[in-house]
Amino acid sequence: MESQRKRTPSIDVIGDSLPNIPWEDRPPGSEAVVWRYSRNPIIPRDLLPRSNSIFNSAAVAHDGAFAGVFRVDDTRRLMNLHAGHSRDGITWEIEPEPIAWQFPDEELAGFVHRYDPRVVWLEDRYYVTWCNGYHGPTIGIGYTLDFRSFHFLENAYLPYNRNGVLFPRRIHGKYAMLSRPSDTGHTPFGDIFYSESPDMVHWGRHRFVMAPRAWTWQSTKVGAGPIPIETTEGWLLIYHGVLTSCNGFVYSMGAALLDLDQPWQVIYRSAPYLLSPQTPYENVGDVPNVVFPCAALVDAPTGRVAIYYGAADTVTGLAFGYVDEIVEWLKHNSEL
Ligand code: BMA
Repeated sequence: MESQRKRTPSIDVIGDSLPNIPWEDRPPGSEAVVWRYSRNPIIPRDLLPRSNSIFNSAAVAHDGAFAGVFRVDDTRRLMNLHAGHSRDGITWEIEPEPIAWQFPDEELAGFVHRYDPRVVWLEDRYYVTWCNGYHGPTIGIGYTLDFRSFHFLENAYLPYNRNGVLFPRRIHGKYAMLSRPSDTGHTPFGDIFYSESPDMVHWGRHRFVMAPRAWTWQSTKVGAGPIPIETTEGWLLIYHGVLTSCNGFVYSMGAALLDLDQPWQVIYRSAPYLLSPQTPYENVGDVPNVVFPCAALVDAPTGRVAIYYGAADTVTGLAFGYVDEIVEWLKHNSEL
């Protein structure tokens, strides 16, 4: 731990210090830019009495410890969101019952599905975004102060949309979000767009960010992952990219650096993936060959980052890296 505190990143991360970030050093002899936690998966599929799978979930620092919103598919295979708490960010207690949202308008209260949450501390509260079933998938937005009571605000867009990811601060006075227009099914396409809002309800001024790239790990679709991480050189975006193989979709994670003032401008984008499904718990499960990042904790002074990702649509894993190393790697492995 002592060596971590003394580490000076080559690129500054703009953010809070999180000395108790879950962490494990890079394995001896490894040159991986992002490496897996040796005790993955951290959340088994059957942590709850009626859970079929717990994956694609979001953790944040809260009250000196950690809290989160978890995607739980139950044994009826309904997809819903549950709150959870952890002292160390690794061992989680997840509420057995789904989040009971308080709705501003009963019209929004119908349940079809809720999944793939992201959570961000923004100004004075934790905002939650997720894929919300409302005549097809779209982006639901809500907030909580304490991870006990949750308030639904609105759907951000008309259906169909997935992977809504807020920036952690306003940009030019506006809330900002990345998302991916989709279809009602498994969507064999998908570009990332940027949108802004004065009030978290009305979203517009949409800008194109990036598209899939033919013949690569990100050839079918791309989607934003964790909340973008602010650095002095740009926003570090960890995202997922999908390739269509003979055996179906393969989900990997990569990274891009976005302009601080105009985040739809991509400065660097990784040609290789950062992490692809290669371990048994990523290769085998309800949907094989999926790593799907939804959250990242960051300790700004040391640049350490802990990435939470869903594995094979079944369990939750953790991976680690240094923000400045990922950005340096991007500079040397970028294709725009
Ligand atoms: C996407 C979403 C994710 C899932 C992925 C792989 O379309 O549904 O929740 O992890 O497919 O099945």
